Amino acid sequence: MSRPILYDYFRSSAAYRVRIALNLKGVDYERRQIDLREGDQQSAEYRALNPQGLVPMLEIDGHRLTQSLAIINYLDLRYANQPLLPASAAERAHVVAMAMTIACDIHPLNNLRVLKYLKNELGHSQEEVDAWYAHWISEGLPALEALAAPKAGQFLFGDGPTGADVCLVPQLYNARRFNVPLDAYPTLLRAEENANSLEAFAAAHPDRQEVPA
Ligand SMILES: N[C@@H](CCC(=O)N[C@@H](CS)C(=O)NCC(=O)O)C(=O)O
Repeated sequence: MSRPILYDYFRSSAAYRVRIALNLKGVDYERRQIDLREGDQQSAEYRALNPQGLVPMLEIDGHRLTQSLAIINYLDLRYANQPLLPASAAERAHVVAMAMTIACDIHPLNNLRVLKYLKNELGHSQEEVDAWYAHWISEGLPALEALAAPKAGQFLFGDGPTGADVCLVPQLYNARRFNVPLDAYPTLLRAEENANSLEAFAAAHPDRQEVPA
């Protein structure tokens, strides 16, 4: 069986999620860089593989998978070690809800193509675009903190990493890049610190990826 291939960009938080999940599962994979700054995601060649023109995409077991949450779910079903979701229906729904709070309700509003559209098509200044970015993070994270706190331990749910932490760490990385204050989120910060102490998370960090020249 050939090694899985991750179509990746070092600063893509959706791709960062998949790097973490691959590492947690111990899957050896190959990276193909899609340079978002250069617009590689829009190339006819890449769009022929992924019509959405987004990263990540994972080629694995003869499949071409897109959408980070779908990819993570595939990996969780495919590799039984290090489960990323709890077994009980209610706990699973809770963890998926935390992951989706980030992946569906914060991240898409701050995606590169959205920011570019605000600036280039709608004529907003960089200052306004930055304010937009910070606004959606500052709106989403308090809800996530409140959702997580009652059932959190060392991680967002209990004392082991789940799919919610896999989404959290890249989102907080993004928030810091845009200088969004995070002090009001002790549960999130604790989970992030514990996650980053694990090599699977640390090795997926953008600073540890080979960067396009
Ligand atoms: N819902 C998708 C989002 C993927 C996504 O938005 N990827 C971003 C990078 S984080 C991207 O490729 N952006 C390219 C662009 O905006 O042109 C997922 O979770 O995989």
